[in-house]
Amino acid sequence: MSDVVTPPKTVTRTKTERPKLYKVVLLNDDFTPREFVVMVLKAVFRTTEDEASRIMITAHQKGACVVSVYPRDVAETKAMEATDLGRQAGFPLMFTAEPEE
Ligand code: NFA
Repeated sequence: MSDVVTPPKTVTRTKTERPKLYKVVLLNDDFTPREFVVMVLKAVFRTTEDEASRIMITAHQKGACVVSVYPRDVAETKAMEATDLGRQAGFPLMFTAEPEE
């Protein structure tokens, strides 16, 4: 009797949600020097010089540019660190972290 195989009454499969990604956005302003923006992008977001220049120019021309996407805590920390580097140097440089659609 103990070797009779009975099918499981219920099968529970919990779907694991993929953690939502947040984009870090660079906002343009009229005061922060271009080279400073490029330096911050390289230091905080580990971009190449070329990538940093492209992101900076896009924000300069369009008003804003997505830098990269990360899990929420990483995005918020990097946006704060980058914004803080500008503030410490007396510039109104601004990065935001917002959920991806
Ligand atoms: N608009 C700034 C300037 O002309 C450069 C800048 C680009 C600042 C992107 C912030 C973000 N000096």
